Amino acid sequence: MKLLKRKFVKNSGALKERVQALLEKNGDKVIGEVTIKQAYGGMRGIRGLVCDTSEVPPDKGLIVRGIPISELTEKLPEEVYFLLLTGELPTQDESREIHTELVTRRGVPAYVWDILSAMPKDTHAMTMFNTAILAMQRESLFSKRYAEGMAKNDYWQAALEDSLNLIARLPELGAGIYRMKYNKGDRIPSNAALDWAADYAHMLGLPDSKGEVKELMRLYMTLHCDHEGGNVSAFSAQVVGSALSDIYYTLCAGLNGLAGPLHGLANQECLGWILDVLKEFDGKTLTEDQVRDFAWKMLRCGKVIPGYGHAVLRVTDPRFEAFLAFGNTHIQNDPVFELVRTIRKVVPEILTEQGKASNPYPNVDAGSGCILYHYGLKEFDYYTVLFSISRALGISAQMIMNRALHAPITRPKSVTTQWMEKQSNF
Ligand code: CMX
Repeated sequence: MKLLKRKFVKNSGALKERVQALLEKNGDKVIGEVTIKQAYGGMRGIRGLVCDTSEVPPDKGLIVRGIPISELTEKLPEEVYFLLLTGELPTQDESREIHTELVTRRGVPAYVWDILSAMPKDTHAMTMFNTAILAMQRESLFSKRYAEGMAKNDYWQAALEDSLNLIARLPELGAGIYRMKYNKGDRIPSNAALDWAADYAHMLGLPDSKGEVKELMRLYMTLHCDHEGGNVSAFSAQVVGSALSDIYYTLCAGLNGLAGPLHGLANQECLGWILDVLKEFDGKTLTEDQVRDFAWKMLRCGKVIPGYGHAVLRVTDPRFEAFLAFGNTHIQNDPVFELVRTIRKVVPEILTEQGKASNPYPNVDAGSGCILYHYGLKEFDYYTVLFSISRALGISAQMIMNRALHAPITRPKSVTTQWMEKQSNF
């Protein structure tokens, strides 16, 4: 914690000075304009937010603190969290220190399991996950200290303390929900010798004689950690966090957005679609023409092809490429993975021909599910929980940065359709 605090102070202090200088010298400079189409169109492309943890150039994909995600795939997610927070990758010693920090904070309280076991059996795994996070809000140090009159300059420290406590518990929480919801038997105790993601894999309890599930979880947690500030989960969390709601409320708000089918739930929908295709063809290997026909049928019914398209990206998502590389190394002959590769060849052409989607290429969700499925994680309505555990890293880092920068409450202006009509002399 001392290490993280020291590095964070150095980085955020310098950033704060740069922001102050910018505001003083150029605060009134115009950086864009807003069209009526954008106001009705989900604010797509409007520059009105700042996020320093990561950026997503449309032609490159995710860059975390200046480092492309393709260069971070060998890093542990807790090392990436350090990077998100401080702008630096930790040394080996520093990495061990973060590991110890998280290990000492593990332990989901018993009342959380009581709440979860009282929920109806058909409750979605994401609802269970978010309910558990919200239930733990009573433990927020930020909220307690705020009520006691904490100084503004200390906000970020309380937010960091809360975040570390919560992040340390998420693997156990996620794995416990998995075992409870899908009748996998008793919860498996955490192993302090394992890193954060490997411990999660261990507690899920999937067969892992070669350690590939652990490797996959490290990759999964690193790839999904953050995706700049304007996506549904980050933006929802940013708005809620700006009201000085603590990380429990804030993360939950973001993850409720992640639970939507156009955002994080797409990974569950994507595998569902792939399995439907296989089922229709009795599990046989499909030709490109057969996939083409199936995809067109979907589009004609007005459905979207899950795992394709993106609100910002205009190239193949590098996170998809990273999953593909993992699959090519470890599960090359798996029929579901083979189909993912065929779909990848065919769907971009089809979406381009249809001419609607701004980006016809695969996003992160197009390949992750089939790899999880291969390793026995077949309950695909659970997949968004994996995404959530990872995305908690980015959401919390963004929130702590905002606390350090004393970011004000978010409050854009809305207008009526009548106002819009007047503007354009309609
Ligand atoms: N299949 C079919 N149609 C698609 C499509 C796809 N994969 N992607 C976009 N389109 C359609 C849109 O539905 C929209 O149609 P309408 O004009 O009829 O509404 C049109 O193309 C234009 O959309 P867009 O500007 O390209 O995309 P948006 O920014 O509006 O939406 C996204 C982006 C991701 C919601 C959309 O591409 C989609 O629904 N994809 C499938 C779901 C998915 O994979 N989501 C995961 C995203 C990853 C993430 O959350 O990080």
